[in-house]
Amino acid sequence: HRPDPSEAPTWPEEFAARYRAAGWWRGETFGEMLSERANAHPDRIAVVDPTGGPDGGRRAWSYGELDRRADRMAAGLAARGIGRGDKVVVQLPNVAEFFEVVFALFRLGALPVFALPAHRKSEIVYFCSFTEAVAYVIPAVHDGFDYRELAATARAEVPTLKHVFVSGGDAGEFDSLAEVPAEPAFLPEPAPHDLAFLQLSGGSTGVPKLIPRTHDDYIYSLRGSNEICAVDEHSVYLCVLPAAHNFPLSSPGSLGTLYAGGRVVLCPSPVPDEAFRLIESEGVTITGVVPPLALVWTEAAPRSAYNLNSLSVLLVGGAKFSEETARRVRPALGCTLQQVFGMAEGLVNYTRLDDPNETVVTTQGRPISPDDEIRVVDDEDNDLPVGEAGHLLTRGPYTIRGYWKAPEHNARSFTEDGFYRTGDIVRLTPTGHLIVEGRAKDQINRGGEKIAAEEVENHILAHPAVHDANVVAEPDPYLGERTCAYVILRPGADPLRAPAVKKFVRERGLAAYKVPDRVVFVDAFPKTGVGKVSKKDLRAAAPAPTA
Ligand code: J2J
Repeated sequence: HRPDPSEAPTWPEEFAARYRAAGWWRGETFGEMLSERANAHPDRIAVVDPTGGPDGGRRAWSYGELDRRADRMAAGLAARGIGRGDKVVVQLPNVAEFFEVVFALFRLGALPVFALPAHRKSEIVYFCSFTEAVAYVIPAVHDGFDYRELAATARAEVPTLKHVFVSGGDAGEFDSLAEVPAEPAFLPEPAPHDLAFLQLSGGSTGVPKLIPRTHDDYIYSLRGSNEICAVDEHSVYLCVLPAAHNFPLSSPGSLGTLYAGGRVVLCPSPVPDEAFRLIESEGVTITGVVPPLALVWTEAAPRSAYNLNSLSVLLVGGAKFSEETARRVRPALGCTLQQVFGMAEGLVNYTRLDDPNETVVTTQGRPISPDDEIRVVDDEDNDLPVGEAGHLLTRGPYTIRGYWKAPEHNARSFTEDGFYRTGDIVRLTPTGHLIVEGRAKDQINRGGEKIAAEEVENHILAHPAVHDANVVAEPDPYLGERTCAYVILRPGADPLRAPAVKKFVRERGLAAYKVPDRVVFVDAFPKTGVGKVSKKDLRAAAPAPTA
């Protein structure tokens, strides 16, 4: 399943050759990587899940066991007709089965489509239908939500969806994941340049874009991340954020840790008590969180009874981390802070472990690779002098050249010569570190969770009483940003109140984090000189943050 250029633009051959010659792309695949680790140290623990064992207790899978499980799961899925190039929407919480399923799919050359546990009907039906997914993997119930109901809707609406596999709990009308495994059969491995999975973009458009990543490019980003974050076979990574998100998956994340032969510990909940308990009991050495969590942890740690001595690195990224909180990380948690500014499209920047403290607390790091090309440009794509803030464009050995099946969008999101327009406004320091100054894309970054304004606007516009809607970010003392929807009602329509708008959007099946935090009714929107709605002025209309 070589990336089909009509589905996803890939690196031109001269770039691919350069990245191979430089040693970035080494011809590895995820399936082989796991087999190699399992052969080298079969008994070493790969994945710890504090739940799901007998009596709901702790499970620890060795590399040998994970490898065998992935093999048997791959054989079982193959027996049900799932194979190379098939898309499988995977929506699992932080449970060990996530790795069993994902490595089975990697081995088959079938592509996981990574959904988040928070996604609901609107997102899931779209992912399933857009990718023509043949299968969908869910928990039975998680966080009080019954995913089987969601699956029933998805199956009724998406004709290609033949299988639903349920992990843990009663599978109901669907297949139990635990019953899928079969005797391992010979399965041809995909090639290193093949697509490994489709990752979700934060997005700024009406529907989320899908990001095609190859084995070669993603594994390079893992290897590079491991070196920068000093992840090795002794590392114990705590997966706190949803496992499928690009940050905890790859920066260096669970896959980086497995690449290094280390141990991944799954954290069912990010609240300090739960996470700190696991840090102490599992000897966690490294983890990654978003800024609001870093804030909560920093406040809770000095009062906590748990011993956090094993923790040596805390990665913070996904949204801008305030300098003030950044300065408090080491005193409070006793570990090194690494800021990480990454994106599922590719480019990942880290502050280095030996960077001066001032650099660590005031910048968002520098790129993984010497072959990451960075441009900071003005609105007309002219390069700006170092130190001036502008649009970040990037190209490199693990940054995609285009979204999956989105040619029109790609023409806008990439330059002719293949630079990705990140939509971020950054400034470069003389040492080559990046400082994120803002954003040009029409997106809300709600504590690391990305919300495309247009997607939410479309849902609000579907309400019969709504004439027009604009969704913008407003400051929030905890989340950094929250969403505010400005709504103009239809003349003569029954008056609508804010809770009704939120309820309407939620009932249309949009993930809860995308439901507007605040709804404000207005008579008109501020306009720019050329008569377009000025989101800048709408943002400025927001009330000052209240603590
Ligand atoms: C400001 N904005 C940031 C930061 C991401 C590692 C870490 C994060 C992500 C991620 C990721 C930021 N300061 N430190 O994939 O591997 C905003 C930018 C960026 C967008 C990407 C990883 N770190 N951002 O957050 O695909 O706007 O990836 O373009 O979810 O998050 O979002 P996403």
